[in-house]
Amino acid sequence: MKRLFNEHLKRNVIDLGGAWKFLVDKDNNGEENGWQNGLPSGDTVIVPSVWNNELRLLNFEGCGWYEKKFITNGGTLLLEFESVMTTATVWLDGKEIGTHYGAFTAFRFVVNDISCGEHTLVVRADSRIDKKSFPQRYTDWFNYGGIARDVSLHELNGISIFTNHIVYELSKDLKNATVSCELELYNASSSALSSPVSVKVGDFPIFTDMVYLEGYEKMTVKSTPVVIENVSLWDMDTPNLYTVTATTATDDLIDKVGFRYVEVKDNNILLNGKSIELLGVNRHEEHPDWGFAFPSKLMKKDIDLMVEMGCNTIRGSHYPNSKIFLDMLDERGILFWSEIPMWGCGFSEEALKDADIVAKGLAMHKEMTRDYYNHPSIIIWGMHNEICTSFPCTIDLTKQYYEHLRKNGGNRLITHASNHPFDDLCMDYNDIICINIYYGWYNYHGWTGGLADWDRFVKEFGERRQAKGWGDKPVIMSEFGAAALAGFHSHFDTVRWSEEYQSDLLEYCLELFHKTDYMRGTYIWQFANIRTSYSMEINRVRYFNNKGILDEYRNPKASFFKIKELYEKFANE
Ligand code: ADA
Repeated sequence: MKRLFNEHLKRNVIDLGGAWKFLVDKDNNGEENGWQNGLPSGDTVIVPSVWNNELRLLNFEGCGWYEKKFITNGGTLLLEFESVMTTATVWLDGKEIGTHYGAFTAFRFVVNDISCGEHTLVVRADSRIDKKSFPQRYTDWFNYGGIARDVSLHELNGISIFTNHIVYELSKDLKNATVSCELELYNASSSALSSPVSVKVGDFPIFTDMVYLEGYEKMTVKSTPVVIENVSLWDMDTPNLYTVTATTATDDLIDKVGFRYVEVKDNNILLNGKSIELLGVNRHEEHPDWGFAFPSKLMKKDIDLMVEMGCNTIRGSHYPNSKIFLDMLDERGILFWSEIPMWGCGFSEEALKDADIVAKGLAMHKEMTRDYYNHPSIIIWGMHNEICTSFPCTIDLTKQYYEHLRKNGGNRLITHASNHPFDDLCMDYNDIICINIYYGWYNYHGWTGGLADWDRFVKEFGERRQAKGWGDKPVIMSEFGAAALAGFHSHFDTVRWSEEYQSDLLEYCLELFHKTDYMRGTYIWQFANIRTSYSMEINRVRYFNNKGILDEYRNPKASFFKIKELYEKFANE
């Protein structure tokens, strides 16, 4: 994985980024024509990238084939893909080694008995959307295709470490941590092996043992909890991180962890026992020049801008973000909401009842918790966004996701973003209630569409919350906003699409939500404009969702300065 630090000292990891051969498969018959053995021709592309931006294939939705030749010492190899959009099929020397569905989570394939020398890796990325896609056809972001995040080759040797989750509980006074680890080990050799295994958190050893694995066996090891006294907590002002080192005789895995406790108490969100107000924005990891192949230097720039605006939290709408971005948030003490791309009303009632779709979502949650478990910055898991939570069938799905996240997701608050605040049937599975709504922008049935609708909403939802017995659950406004065309101004505060209208609406909302006693945070929709679908499934001016506080090139609109003023004021109260 591309991280801010080295994950391995003992393991040989080869970055497979850079020049690949690329060929579009317009008739989808590449496999029939034997492309898995090597592409007959092709352009040179730089991976990671999406084909839409860089090859003038803006609207192409289909299969793109990639080929890379690499040299290895051989043996057992692990091929790691951080993001392929959206169905990936991978061949090594003409032999299929696996497939994966899902654009925003990493996957890995292990292959044994590989000879020393040159090999050919071929990947087919299929960006087509069908009835079982995540998201569905109707969605508010652009459907890019390609190998959008890094690819790497790991030469495994002996007993190797796949994952290492640091599981901990803090004492009531938050001074001591009871810590254990859960390791996923694999014997990369064909013969049985034993090896010492040890795990340290900082300088503190939390596990040492001998393990024995048969050839090519996989094993999960859970250690006995030990107490680390006087831990330095991870907090927003003091983001203390500990380096976690797991080693075997022949392999290692290095990660970072931070100790912190998030909880909900008496209608408050507490981080390390202190009440916090979430001052945030929604952000897509997208840029018109790079699509979802978002460069890490722009991640840093986005974070700088969000911090300048006074944000202490970011919602990664609407999918798991790059690991390196999470590393940056861990280091800077910024809180993060991570979710899967189960987006919106595109999911029909039939789809929400479909066992394959429900299972696909669960698989994405499993991949998210597997790879993101140790990040202290993640304080919220989002189960889904704006699906129809007033269908009874959605309760079953939500319950499954909730149970997975509660059991395997560490210390985080679980929620979903609801646009059904008055008839949502799933809020019992929420630690915090999160509402997306756009009064003053969209017209809702029976509401006038003016700013005063917000006051009515705050009052009526407050009553519903009490009536349903959710009085101790804080409410977060997880989306609200208005579009503004950068550079379009008006003296009249009712002129939509102007920078002034957007700024006024956000000011009205932020002041109101901040003084509403049951609300504890805001995620404005959205940080920067994003490209949306060209297929006109969603009608968007310029084919962009223009609700950004900054335009798509990160130039501030008027609301940027208003939000900075308000978020700084709230933080200082
Ligand atoms: C929804 C959705 C966002 C975006 C927004 C909008 O709330 O979750 O992804 O589409 O609406 O701009 O309408």
